[in-house]
Amino acid sequence: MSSERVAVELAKGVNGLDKIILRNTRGSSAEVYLYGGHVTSWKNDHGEELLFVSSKTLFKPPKPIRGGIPLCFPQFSNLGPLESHGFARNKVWSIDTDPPAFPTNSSSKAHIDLILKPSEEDMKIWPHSYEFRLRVALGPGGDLMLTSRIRNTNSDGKPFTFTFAYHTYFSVSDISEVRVEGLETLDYLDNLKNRERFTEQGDAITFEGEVDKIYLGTPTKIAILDHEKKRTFVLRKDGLPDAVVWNPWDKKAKAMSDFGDDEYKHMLCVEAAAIEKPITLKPGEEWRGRLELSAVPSSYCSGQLDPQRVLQGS
Ligand code: TA6
Repeated sequence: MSSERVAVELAKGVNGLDKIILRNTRGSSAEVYLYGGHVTSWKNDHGEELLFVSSKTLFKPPKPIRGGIPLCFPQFSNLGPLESHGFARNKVWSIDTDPPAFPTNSSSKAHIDLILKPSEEDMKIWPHSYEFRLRVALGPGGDLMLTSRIRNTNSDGKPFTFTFAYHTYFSVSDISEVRVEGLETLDYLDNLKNRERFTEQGDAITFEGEVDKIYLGTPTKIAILDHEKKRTFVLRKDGLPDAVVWNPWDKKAKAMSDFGDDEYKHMLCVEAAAIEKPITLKPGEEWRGRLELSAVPSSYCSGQLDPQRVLQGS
């Protein structure tokens, strides 16, 4: 890799916030801000951006970044006493210079390890000691992998319980042309109906209005088909049984100050999550949650990539 295209580069981002740029030999790249341990960019080897970040987002702590892959920890949404989606996404993380051994995909030089530990101040909000390690890796084929390892380091013998999500904002051409495959016939909690439980219809999910659903016990693979862009995102997840699907549509979009009125047309959140069954860790125990994203240049109608084959395939 030529000198100016190093695999891992520490750089200054918006408002001088520290970020890490990952690059692979084929021209794919990803960017992670230390603020929030937040992935804000993932580009394919044509330099096309695959994640959505709002043009209205502030990149100003303590406001979370609107877009990319916010980390929801230790609380998803308002499922608890903490602020919405917890505090991990508005903390400044550190680079983990000595991470414990990691079953890495050795060929991926383009990876970074980050770590978040609570300060005394933080312990007043959530009285637990933990180590949250995040590895962000860009595969040789351009896949993006995020692996979270959360360890309970309480010295008072106390367990702690949390919910979690990778709140991924995918960039799509036109939301009304997008289909999600892999969640058919599953039960879900509808956030627009007091989290009442329903069962999804048998067909792929399409979008014609606001959606905010928590799908329970999903397959480990979900496909997001963007016909116009002839692109399919394949989301693989491990240790994360649930999946949230969210699009604010027009009214909610207008109500969000850090989101453009029409931006709902070009984004879709599909979030690998652990919500229905919160995770409890005793001191010394560690949880691992892994997300792998790939973008396959194809089109459903061309038959090149039948999502059922993707979902059933390797
Ligand atoms: O993941 C879906 C959701 O919980 C929605 O209910 C909506 O609130 C969205 O997250 C964004 O939440 P935020 O706190 O980032 O504004």
